Amino acid sequence: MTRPTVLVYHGDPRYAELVRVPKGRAVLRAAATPSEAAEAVGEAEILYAWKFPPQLYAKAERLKWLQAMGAGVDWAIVPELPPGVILTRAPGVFGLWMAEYVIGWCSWVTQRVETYREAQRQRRWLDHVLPDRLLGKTLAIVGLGDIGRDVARAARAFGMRVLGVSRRGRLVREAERVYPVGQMARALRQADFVVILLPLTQETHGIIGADAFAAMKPTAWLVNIARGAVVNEAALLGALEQRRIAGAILDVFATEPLPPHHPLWRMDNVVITPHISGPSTPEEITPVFNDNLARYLAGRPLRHVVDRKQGY
Ligand code: OXD
Repeated sequence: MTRPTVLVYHGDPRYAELVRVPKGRAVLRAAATPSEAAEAVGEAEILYAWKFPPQLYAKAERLKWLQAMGAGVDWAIVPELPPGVILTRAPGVFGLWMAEYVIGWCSWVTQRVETYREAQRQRRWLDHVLPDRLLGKTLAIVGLGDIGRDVARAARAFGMRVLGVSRRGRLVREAERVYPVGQMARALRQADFVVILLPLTQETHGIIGADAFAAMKPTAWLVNIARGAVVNEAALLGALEQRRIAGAILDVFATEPLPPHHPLWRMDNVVITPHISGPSTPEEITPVFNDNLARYLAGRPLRHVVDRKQGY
């Protein structure tokens, strides 16, 4: 019986080093660049990759399974990926990172970090300004997958009231109320913080637009840790410029890296972080792959299979 080839595609060699191939059951290859991948992909039955170059799928005649590294799989759902290839994702890895990011930056707002740091620079004892608190604030999470629910749990631990928005509005135990996407404005109207966690699909492209910003309170903050293109950038810039909302914490952008001339850089009510809210680490993601690899080699069904039509 021929042994399947596993191709690991990533610039960090630790991804391949941590792959556990049951003895003699598969051949492991690693590629760090598109040209190395081009040489190896013809042999690969299994691909474990981040942002695999789509043009190389034309050579991937034996490919049966793609395990995506990273939180989002929009880069993997490309027309070039042959229809029969199973795509799996890595849930359970990013939620706690992103929950800390959300709580950290919401606290940055409520603890008035900038105000006290500025006072410190001026050697001023600003004891007439008090911090606000997360307790009792409403957090609306738009996109209630495994990451959204981790964020919800963390927010509730700080006494925040959590509302959700999801495709169908199915109630989950982590949220007080969940609205279907068509009723998103009802959640946004109540929120002090709106966290975007939707996958990028044809349906979600630009879904957070002028209507969403019109529904939000002028004191509310937007936190986007999903994909830049889920938010209509022109509408966001307008809402920020006109102080229609208090501000935005942005980790993702339609164009990354955010170009140096981009107007978001100079806005004082915007925080920009460079797509780091849910970092991928080989130590956390590779066990998900190893579990699925053992299943694959044993002929058992894979876990975390993506529905390519739905986009997640
Ligand atoms: C992502 C990631 O998918 O950084 O955005 O993992």
